[in-house]
Amino acid sequence: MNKKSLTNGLSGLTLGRLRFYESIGSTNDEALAWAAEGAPDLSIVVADEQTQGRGRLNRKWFTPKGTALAFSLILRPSATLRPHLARTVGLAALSITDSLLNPGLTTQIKWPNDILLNGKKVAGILIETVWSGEDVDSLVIGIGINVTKDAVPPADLLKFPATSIEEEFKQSVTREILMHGILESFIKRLPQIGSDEMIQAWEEKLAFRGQQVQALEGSDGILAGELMGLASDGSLQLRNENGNLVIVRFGDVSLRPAA
Ligand code: BT5
Repeated sequence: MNKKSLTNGLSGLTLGRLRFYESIGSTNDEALAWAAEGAPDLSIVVADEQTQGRGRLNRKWFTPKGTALAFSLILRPSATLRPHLARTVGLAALSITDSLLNPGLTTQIKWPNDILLNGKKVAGILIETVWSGEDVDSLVIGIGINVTKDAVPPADLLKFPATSIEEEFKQSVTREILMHGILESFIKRLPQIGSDEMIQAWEEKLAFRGQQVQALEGSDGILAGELMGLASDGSLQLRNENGNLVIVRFGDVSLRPAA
């Protein structure tokens, strides 16, 4: 992967500008700085390797050279998008599951920000915000996807099992084509972000739907219940043992099937 192959691979899409790095700390850091300097809408930072790739709460995200897709998309929200910004993570997740459709394989969204392929984590999303006073100036949507098996960290470093696209697809995957598919789907879905259909599509892809789960909220403890679906802002709805609906809000939540 290089700037030329990416430019060719992404041709035909209406994007902003593109920055490609053979190696970088974190594409999100670069995109946050670029957004603050006024990067055009839908500009993208891509790297072949990240040395300081981040998950939520500064957890480490592994991106060894030549094995993965790691990019950050800068979104400058329009007035129509602004009321629905909380749904952006769902839109990004759906764009990834759209592009991983393959007969016989299951793609699911482990709310809020993980993509599962055959029940194992294949991708993660990290959305960060550039503020202008109290307003959102732009969002940086960081996406990391394991393409080859060498992208997958050793099991002892993981809390949840992980896999790569090539291991599950049993065929090689061209990163530029994959990225084109994700961005095409994102751009196509963006105008429908406020619709009921978007929430339905998101709900249909949720892992553990109808099952008992635990939502671990940082140090705040555990919420447990049956995973029912999503509220209109994309929060998760559980039904607890008393039959009451409990809302799990975005934040540092890790979802697990109940033991
Ligand atoms: C995420 O965080 O899953 C969000 C990952 C976002 C990465 C992208 S890459 C482009 C952009 N630039 C960045 O610096 N970041 C974004 P979280 O839900 O907090 O999960 C982090 C956890 O996933 C870690 O603590 C590990 O347990 C696990 N993990 C790390 N690397 C992994 C990998 N390559 N595949 C599967 N799991 C991984």
